[in-house]
Amino acid sequence: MADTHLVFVYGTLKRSFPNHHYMTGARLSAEARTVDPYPLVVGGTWFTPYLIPEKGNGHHVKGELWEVPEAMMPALDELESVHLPNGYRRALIPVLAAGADAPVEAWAYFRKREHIAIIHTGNLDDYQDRRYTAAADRGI
Ligand code: PCA
Repeated sequence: MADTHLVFVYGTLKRSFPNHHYMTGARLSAEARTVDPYPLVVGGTWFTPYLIPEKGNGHHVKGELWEVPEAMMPALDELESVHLPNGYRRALIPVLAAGADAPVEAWAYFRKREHIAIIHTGNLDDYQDRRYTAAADRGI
């Protein structure tokens, strides 16, 4: 549909993770993997998942492909601090849906390594870490 965006979510926006409620109103299309390897790590004070824009390093990251109405995109960008100098950046990358034979282009949120204060993990292929603290629970 013209007024939806494909978004590849790999972290706390996935089903059963703390920010998933931001996906209310979006439609799950498929489970998917990135066509190219990228580092996926957990980092920072709040154990946040970060996809790092270093193509070729890391794994073919697993996540979920969602059809997101255009009107929801500003709220996702706000959650991911796209407006901040050290926030995430949204980029279109090829992803392969499970069972599909051709990749599609989907938005994913990346964070530059230089903007990640501390990295707690190696390169992951599937975010399942449960240590993330949502903004509302940070007590600050
Ligand atoms: N939320 C976005 C980027 C990282 C995060 O926790 C996602 O789930 O894809």
